[in-house]
Amino acid sequence: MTDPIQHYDAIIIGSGFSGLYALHHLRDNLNLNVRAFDSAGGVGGTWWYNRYPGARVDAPSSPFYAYTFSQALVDEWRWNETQTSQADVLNYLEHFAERFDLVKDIQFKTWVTDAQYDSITQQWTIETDGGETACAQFLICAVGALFVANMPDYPGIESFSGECYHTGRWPHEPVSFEGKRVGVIGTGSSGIQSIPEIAKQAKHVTVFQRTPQYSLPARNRPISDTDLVQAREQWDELRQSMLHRGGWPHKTIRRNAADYTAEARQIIYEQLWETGGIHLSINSFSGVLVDKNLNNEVSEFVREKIRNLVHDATTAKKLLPEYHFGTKRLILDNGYFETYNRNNVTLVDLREDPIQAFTPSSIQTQNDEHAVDILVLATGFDAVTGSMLNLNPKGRNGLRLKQKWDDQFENYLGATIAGFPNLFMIHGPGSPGVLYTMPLGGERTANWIGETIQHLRAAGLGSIEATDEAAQDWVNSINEAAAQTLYPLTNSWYMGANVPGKPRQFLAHLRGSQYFKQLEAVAASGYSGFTFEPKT
Ligand code: N01
Repeated sequence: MTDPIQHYDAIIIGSGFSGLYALHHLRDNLNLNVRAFDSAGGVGGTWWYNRYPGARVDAPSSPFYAYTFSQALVDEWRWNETQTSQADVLNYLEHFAERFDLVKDIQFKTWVTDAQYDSITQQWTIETDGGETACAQFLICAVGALFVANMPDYPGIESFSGECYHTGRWPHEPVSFEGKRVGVIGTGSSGIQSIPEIAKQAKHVTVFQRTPQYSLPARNRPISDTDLVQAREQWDELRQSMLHRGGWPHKTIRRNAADYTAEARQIIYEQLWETGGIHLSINSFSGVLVDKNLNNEVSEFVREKIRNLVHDATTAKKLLPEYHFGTKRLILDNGYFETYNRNNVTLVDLREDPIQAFTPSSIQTQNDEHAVDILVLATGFDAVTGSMLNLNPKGRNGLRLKQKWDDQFENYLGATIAGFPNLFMIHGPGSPGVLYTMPLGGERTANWIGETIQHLRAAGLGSIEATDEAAQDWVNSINEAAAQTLYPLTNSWYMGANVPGKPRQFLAHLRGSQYFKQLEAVAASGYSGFTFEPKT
């Protein structure tokens, strides 16, 4: 009789950037027997789900928002624009999966409904919504930092009878806004990227804004052949640069603001605004995210830009952000503020006119009723920790992750959790995650996981587990680093503040290049902060 349970060396949950690379690395470089599972119908993770109009990488992208390890892959892929569109990223990931023959080892349209560790066998067992059971010594959670949708719970929202889409769960069929009255709730990256595109089609767009945001011009443009050829020719050098500098090849300019007059600083801000992308944040002056006065100056510079871009002074005023520049995820836009100059776009400031209730065909705010045919929820995600909590694995002694993370997101190295042996996270809380180039971060973390697995195998060990002390120290170090900055002063998803009841804790390591050195140092030290058990 055949065993109904499938046995593997490693199970990977997720087939986005990091899950795909982990599958390739563990299977092809380390010769492990690996199976990946994904709820989506194809590869891509975030890029499979987030198909809303205008979706693009919100960081300096092509050709650096990509895998870096293979010169051949770099040589054969042609990026189209400097700020890569969702469709282009997804094409690239599909190409990667095909080129490295990954799809045959991924089970799509499959939810992993449970994961449990057995201390006796030192194995993880997973169950799927298809009724399958599989087990493996190692469980690798590449479950996505921005996956679990944050859904607003306004009274009556379930009675809304028009079309309703969350940006992170956008349908695969085209959505037509032609002749429609569209309500968009939320003005983070997803809202700010989609609103200009929706406004081009819709009869009317009403934007419901809770917090005005800093958004910088992306200055997206086609990539020239010359630029691509140059990047390919210099790839080794560029890659080394990425590895040693925060994930991007370009050196950050470290100017001291006090060495410049106020007028000279304005000229620099102006130049960086014209350059576009995140340059105003990373290349203006050292300490923008630390020094309140400097931050206030940059914040005011952007506010002045908004006043100039938006013709109607009342609307412009509502769009002026008040928090510290850069302490929420910076947004890169393509004509967002200018969209409010169209006569088919209205802004509702929820701070002065909050939503009271929904009817089947409208949104009622305190002062008005807004008729809506299509509702777009650009309300974000239970970021960084939501997907792990969704999985809610059961670790040693039957402890569920929801219990473990009840009051803080304890982790060691952003990749492991005490009480959950042989489980690894990619882009978990306490890792650089979204503050680093995510494809490269995934690559490097998966390499470290692979090295750790090889270490166990070579030494005949059955399990590796973070100690509670190491995990607490790690969380403390992340909190202490954040406390030196302005980040904790703002209610952002970096702080878990966008989800009611979520523990308030800074969720990212602030210095990516230092983080990967720390991973290397832990491995070189014989895995300090971990305990091992011999193989049973
Ligand atoms: O989500 P967000 P997002 N009533 O949390 C508002 C990445 N990303 O999907 O600020 C009314 O940033 C909320 O208001 P407030 C990127 O890292 C990447 O836009 O909490 N409003 C906010 O305005 C990004 O940061 C890419 O007061 C409500 C908005 O909804 C991250 O994903 C593209 C509300 C949510 O903004 C998340 O971006 C897009 C409520 N009940 C995004 N609840 C690419 O690289 C929430 N809001 C492709």
